[in-house]
Amino acid sequence: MTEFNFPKDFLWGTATSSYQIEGAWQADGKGESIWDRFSHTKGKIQDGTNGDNACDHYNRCPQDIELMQKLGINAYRFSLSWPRILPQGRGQINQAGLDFYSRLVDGLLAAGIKPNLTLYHWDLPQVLQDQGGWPQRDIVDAFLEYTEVVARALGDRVKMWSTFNEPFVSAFLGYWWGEHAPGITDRNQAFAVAHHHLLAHGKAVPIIRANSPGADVGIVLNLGPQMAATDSEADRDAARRADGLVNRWFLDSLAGRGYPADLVAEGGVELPFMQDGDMQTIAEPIDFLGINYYTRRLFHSSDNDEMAEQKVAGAEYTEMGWEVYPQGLYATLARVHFAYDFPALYVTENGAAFADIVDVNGRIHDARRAAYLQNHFVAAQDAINAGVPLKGYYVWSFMDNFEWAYGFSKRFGLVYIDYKTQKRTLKDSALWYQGFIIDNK
Ligand code: IFM
Repeated sequence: MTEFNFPKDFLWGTATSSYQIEGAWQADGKGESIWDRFSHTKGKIQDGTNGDNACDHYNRCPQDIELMQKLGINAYRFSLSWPRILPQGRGQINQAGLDFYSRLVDGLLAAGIKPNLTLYHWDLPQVLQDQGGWPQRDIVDAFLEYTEVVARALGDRVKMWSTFNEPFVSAFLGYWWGEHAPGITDRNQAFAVAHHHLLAHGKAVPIIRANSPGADVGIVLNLGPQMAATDSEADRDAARRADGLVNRWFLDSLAGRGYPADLVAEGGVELPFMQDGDMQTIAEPIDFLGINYYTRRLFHSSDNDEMAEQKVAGAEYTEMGWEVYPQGLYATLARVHFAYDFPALYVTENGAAFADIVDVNGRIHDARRAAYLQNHFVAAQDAINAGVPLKGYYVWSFMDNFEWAYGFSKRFGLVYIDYKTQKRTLKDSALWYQGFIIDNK
């Protein structure tokens, strides 16, 4: 039985992202993002909603910080809306947008909560998409301009920075499978996007360092075991390819090993966007790697779909259809550390969508979420015991929010949001996390 013994300086946090919580989509000079455009397009969001108001965090930020303080977290991971700061993507700065984030940072620091800022969690200014977007190499310069504006304004107070959140999801769901904004279905564009995300990351790191002395700078990847459903060669091959795409494409390149040779050789991946020196730029040393872990995936090959996913009889699944598999967190942390050796690791997202039970007194019962977290904390502790330099853990999510193509139908929050009234209520899992943090400080 694992006993909890997390380091005293461990960061216990929660995470959110701008488009998913802020609302205020046109307030105070904000420009349109690709998620505004996508969610306003009929048929793109399963429940027909959009993030126009979301959790109205833009207007309720002080109240939300008070709730975080009540929860007892000592770190908060959030992202910035690029078009709130640069409505045209480049050029004219919208001071009101920058001021909002400056107040957020000041409020967090006053509450004793360490700000952990992500520059890009998918809400690209629409105007940049109209000019070609991430498939075009010149967008990297626009991202660097945005980085410089933010780092200059907040670099004195924010000391933990991530460039990108989940480049895999942004590139492949947004530009290959078309399920996310901007809804493009073009494999070659998707690989160009992934490359330009990584290139922009590598070039942004020194800009952040120059403007934020002493800061820790990294990037956040969604990682997890991609496993074969059986021992057959075909299944193992399908799992290897999935692992190459989800995990190794990003880990290998960030670690200076280039893109996985097996995928490049056999997958027909065209790389016309690569230029001399790009891979060195992408491998710019980082201070930490953020890992978003939710589940594993199991593959069996079939004639119709060589990467078909398999469900496990008797296993627990979340509302997202994701298997609850805490061992996968241990396996991922151990693999990333022992095979890649980044200086520090954080779990930058982990959590679950479950259907909450609201009782007559307005209390929210979500025992499965608390159990999910507890079991994943055990996996994190096991990883630390095995020598993994894990420095913090951010629960996804601080509050229920707009779950992308699923709209508001999936609730990941520790805090329940009544979207009609915007009332916030700590769920049972939040109270459990509060107690856990007290016991493990
Ligand atoms: O809501 C998302 C988040 O934006 C990125 N990581 C996964 C979460 C749950 O799907």
